Amino acid sequence: MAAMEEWAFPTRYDQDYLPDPSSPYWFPVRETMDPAERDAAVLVRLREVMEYAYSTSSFYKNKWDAVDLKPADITSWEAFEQVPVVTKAEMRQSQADHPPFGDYVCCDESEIHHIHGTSGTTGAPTAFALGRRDWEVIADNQARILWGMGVRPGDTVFVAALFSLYLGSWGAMTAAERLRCRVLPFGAGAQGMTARAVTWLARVKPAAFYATPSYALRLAEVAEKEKIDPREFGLKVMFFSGEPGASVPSVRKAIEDSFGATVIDCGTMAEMTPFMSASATKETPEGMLLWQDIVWHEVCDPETFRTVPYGSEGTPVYTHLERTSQPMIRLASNDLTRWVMEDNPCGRTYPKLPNGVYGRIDDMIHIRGENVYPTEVDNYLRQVADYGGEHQIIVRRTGSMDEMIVRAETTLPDGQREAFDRDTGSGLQSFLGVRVTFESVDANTLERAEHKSRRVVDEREHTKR
Ligand code: 8LQ
Repeated sequence: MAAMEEWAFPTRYDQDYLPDPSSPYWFPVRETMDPAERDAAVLVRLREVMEYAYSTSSFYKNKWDAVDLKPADITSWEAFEQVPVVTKAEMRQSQADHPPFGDYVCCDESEIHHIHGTSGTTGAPTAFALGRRDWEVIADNQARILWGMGVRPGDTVFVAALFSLYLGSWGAMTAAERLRCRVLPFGAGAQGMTARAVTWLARVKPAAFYATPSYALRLAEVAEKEKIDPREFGLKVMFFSGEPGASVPSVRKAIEDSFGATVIDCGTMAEMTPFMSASATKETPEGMLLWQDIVWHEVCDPETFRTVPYGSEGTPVYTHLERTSQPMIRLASNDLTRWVMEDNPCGRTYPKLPNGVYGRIDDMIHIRGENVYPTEVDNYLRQVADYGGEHQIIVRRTGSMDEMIVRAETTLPDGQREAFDRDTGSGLQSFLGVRVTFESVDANTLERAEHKSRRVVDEREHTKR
């Protein structure tokens, strides 16, 4: 076996390296090697990362001592799957007890180079501390993934996401810089900014674009209002993270049709930055590949946190292989996905999430014994003629019955909606397999997301969090 390129911990990548321009791979060996050999190398690395975390953080030491686990015990996958998962609640507690970063910072605090945080507006924020060296390694990893998407040195990359606490935009920017691209850190979220984005895109004609999927759809609507066809932007690749969408078939198609670009889904969690470690590639554009030599991805039973077999559904659990600042070791995501192992057209030998990450366990709507993913409603509505582009899902208890109301925009004028209401309501009902009360509202009346969309309003007491 040829040696895995720059495979060492702590990791330090050659900052001047660029692949041969004709190569589809950044690291041909690591990306196309026999997965069993890669997994064997990863298992050794996991032990090293755990030794490091155990000796540098009281968080991991206490957590593992409590179950009598030593990093040296991790000599098999069975042993690794018994490592207790880290939850977001534990991290919040750790940061409350040891402000501001918690006792899972493993590097010297003088190493900290960037501070980011959860972008939620409610609840206690979580701070992310990213080391200087980690930032370089993150840039390298994500440049490698951008290369796999078909982005090349000299391409202009337009970053249309919030430049604030959110790591998505910064991660895309630093990756593009490392790849020797031209970055346009446009941002998002300020008054009138979407219309200005249209002007800039039309003028600069970037090769690549990064945002959340809902924001791309919003941008297409605004362009239309300005009488500009988004295809004129000439985008080659659009990559998305932050929420489901790029792997939801009708959402993906709407973006592809509007912009005429390849749509790429990527993204795990901000804590897991390099968050692009789950990402599609140019030649394997659907779903997401799990770049197992960057972050170790498991899909697990949500109760036992043992991995489920390929072909099955479960919740992603993530482990850093290269971070030294706040390494996450078996971070529970609470998301839902399905994984498979098959031959990928791009030749990479990674497992794949063929439908992306399609929901969060706590966002799944449990109604009268059925489970409904909000993304299914999106997927259905997006292919309905005269749909106005936005919707809301309201779940409420009327008497002893749960009721699901879907309120969707239509471009049809009031008075001509009878058939639309009837057909969309019954279509949605048979698609979801649950009773739905359907209501149409005027186009452009529901709020558009500048960041991640929030479409579910659950008014039931027992599900309030
Ligand atoms: N989430 C993130 N990416 C997703 C995707 N591609 N498909 C489905 N759900 C996705 C900085 C990156 O954008 C990652 C990110 O958004 O981190 P956050 O803000 O910590 O949010 C993480 C959550 O966003 C995940 O747990 C998924 O539910 C969703």
